[in-house]
Amino acid sequence: MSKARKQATAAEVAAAFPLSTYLSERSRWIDQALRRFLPSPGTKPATIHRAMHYSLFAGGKRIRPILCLAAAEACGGDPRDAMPLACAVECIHTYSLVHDDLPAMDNDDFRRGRPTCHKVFGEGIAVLAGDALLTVAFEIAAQCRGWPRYPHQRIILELAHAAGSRHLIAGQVADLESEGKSIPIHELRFIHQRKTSALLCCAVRLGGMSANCTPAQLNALTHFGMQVGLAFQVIDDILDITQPSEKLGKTAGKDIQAQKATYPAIVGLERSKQIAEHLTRKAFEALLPLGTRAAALHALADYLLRRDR
Ligand code: GRG
Repeated sequence: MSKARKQATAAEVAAAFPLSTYLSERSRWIDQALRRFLPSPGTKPATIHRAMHYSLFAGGKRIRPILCLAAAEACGGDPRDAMPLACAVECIHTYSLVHDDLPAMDNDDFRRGRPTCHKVFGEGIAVLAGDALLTVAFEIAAQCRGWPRYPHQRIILELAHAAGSRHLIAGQVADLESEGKSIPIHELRFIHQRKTSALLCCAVRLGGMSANCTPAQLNALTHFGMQVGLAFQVIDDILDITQPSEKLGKTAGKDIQAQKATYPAIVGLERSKQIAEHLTRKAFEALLPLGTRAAALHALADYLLRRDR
């Protein structure tokens, strides 16, 4: 089948995809699993467990864990096998938001539509809640089944790599250091690749690994995850200036206020939209080797491009 025909078939399947049911059902499964994996809010010392639950169950979109489950299905796997890995990624993501909101970092008062963790529990507990979410992520991931091509060691390395000082934290460092400076577009891409793409791509790759995917499937998922991750951050930059705080659930306009380098600030709003569309088209192309089983991933990438929060 030609590349154009294959792409049309995948797009047709994705267009008929019941995305809103898929999103609400997967979010519910993820919430149930997170509650099973985490110590209950009453576990002593209750303050730290209440703070972890407060941030984790504050109404996040659950994009990363849903992508993880969809990647498992795209490789013929069972989403239940991917669940510990999906939950681990969501815990790491939430930790990064809790720490990012601290006065020493972005100093934000609102996140996920409610006061930030440090506003409710104080800075000390917020630092510890972030630390505990990062730690519990590895505890949860270690409970996965392990697969012939991807034993536990490989899974833990994958997570540690994405969350570490060469990826997620590297992006945050470069982001902090670029504040108030004019930086070239390739430097901004470096920040986005690390701050956003790395963990999102890791979620997708871990989903594939939970299906014991082939190296070719992992390669396709990696390309998909990187393009979608970059598109996600470009859209995030756009939404920061086009949507009100109530819609975003966090303070809008913070990027301009903090003099952050963003795609709209460097190339303008229209060009930024074109870049996000181009990255999403590349993400669709990356899915071609996975065939129609990747319909959910295709529909998710399309949704992420069009999202308004
Ligand atoms: C180690 C002290 C220390 C801090 C780490 C790494 C880090 C702090 C922060 C990076 C976090 C960050 C703001 C990344 C940008 C990615 C992004 C757009 C996050 C928002 O993701 P959504 O929209 O959020 O999926 P929800 O709330 O829906 O889950």
